[in-house]
Amino acid sequence: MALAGNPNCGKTSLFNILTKARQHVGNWPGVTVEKKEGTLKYEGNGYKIIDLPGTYSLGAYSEDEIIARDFVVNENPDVVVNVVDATNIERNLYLTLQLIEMGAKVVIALNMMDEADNKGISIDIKKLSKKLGVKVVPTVALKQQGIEELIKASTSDIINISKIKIDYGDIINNQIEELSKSIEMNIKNTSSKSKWIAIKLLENDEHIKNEINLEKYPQLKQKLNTCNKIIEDELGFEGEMAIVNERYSVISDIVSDTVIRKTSNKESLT
Ligand code: GDP
Ligand code: K
Ligand code: MG
Repeated sequence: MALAGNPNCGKTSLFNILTKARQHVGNWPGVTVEKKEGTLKYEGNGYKIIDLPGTYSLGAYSEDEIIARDFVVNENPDVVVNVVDATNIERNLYLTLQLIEMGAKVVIALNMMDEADNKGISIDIKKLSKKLGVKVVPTVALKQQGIEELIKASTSDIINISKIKIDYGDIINNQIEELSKSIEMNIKNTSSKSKWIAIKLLENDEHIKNEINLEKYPQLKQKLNTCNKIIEDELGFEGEMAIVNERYSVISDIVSDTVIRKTSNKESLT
């Protein structure tokens, strides 16, 4: 089990509640980023929990992001508990979409529900869960609320991989498709990850280029250039920009369908 989320969403609070004192703090190999591991005991079973570094995204822009995504991609945890700050859902879902896109088994802990209430933010949990294709459990880590439900959802034998597809629009969708095929043809054992790798390549992600050894596959490299050129010619900007924009547009649709912000008396008086 891995805990993932933006900085300040309540990840460490939840980690402490779930693991009690059963924790070990070290470093991730090769870097000075703190690695926290612990054990959740539930109904006679022990579950190893890793507290991943808090990040807003899973790009290749910081050590934290690379650690978090490499862990999810390479270790393939039974479940990724994605802690989402309910008061800042729009920003937090950017990470959620990427976890889903990686094919991770995600359960969302929608934390800070007390703060959301105070701010007049009401969230249709069922609808949010349906739109994202994953379980959403409301929690208040500060008051230890929702913990039992979260543990039940996260230790369940059936945690579905979300089936939602992010629609990047025809032009980008086609290039993702083309590039995935080329990845599968060129690199062995990539069929389950080819789409994600394709998206990362179109995002111009240096880390994935090194990871897959792109320089060793001139055909694939050529294909990537062609795909990038088509996107730029058709859309007028680079793949990376187009992909980020589409993610935000999907999030904005989800939020407008599931979140209602009431203006409280307090706010309207100030
Ligand atoms: P992390 O950065 O994601 O590890 O977040 P922390 O667990 O360190 O929490 C950040 C701050 O939010 C701390 O001051 C926590 O006490 C507080 N916090 C965590 N969960 C909740 C919650 O559900 N409600 C409220 N009001 N505060 C919370
Ligand atoms: K805070
Ligand atoms: Mg923390």
